[in-house]
Amino acid sequence: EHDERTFVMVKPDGVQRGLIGDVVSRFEQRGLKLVGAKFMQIDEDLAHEHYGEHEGKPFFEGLVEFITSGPVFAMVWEGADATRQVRKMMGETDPADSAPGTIRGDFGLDLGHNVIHGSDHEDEGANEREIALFFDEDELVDWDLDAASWVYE
Ligand code: YYY
Ligand code: MG
Repeated sequence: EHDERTFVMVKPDGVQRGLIGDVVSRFEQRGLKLVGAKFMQIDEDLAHEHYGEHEGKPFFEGLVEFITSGPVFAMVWEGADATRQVRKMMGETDPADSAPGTIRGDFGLDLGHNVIHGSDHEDEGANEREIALFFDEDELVDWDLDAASWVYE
């Protein structure tokens, strides 16, 4: 029951601002296990597919432009209740509404540049869909995190 996987990425603003390490560090410290990561450029097609649920909304074109504007750091993290726990660590969609201590609350001020993406835990299966969209099965590493025996009772 500790094997739920979720998709997370540091967006172009977070990459440019040198926040990859801080973001990775938070998930490591929480006790989650990294099972995949890549530094990559999102193209127009992938952007449209990834943010398909927002197609037609007023912010959609700007969102696609932003997410394709520079490299991102895409990751898969695994652990108990991983999707929901990552979302809690991210804060609200708008950094201005996000509590200090959350990633968006500590590192962002503006809705359009909110540093991080994480799969929506209220959208059933979004985590698995996004993982499959960004990673091939052989890019995910099967390994034992020794610290898991101390993270979990
Ligand atoms: O999942 P999350 O990133 O927290 O928010 P979504 O509602 O899925 O929106 C995706 C993305 O779009 C958000 O991170 C910022 C941007 N956005 C926006 O620019 N303006 C809005 N009114 C809503 C979302
Ligand atoms: Mg979302």
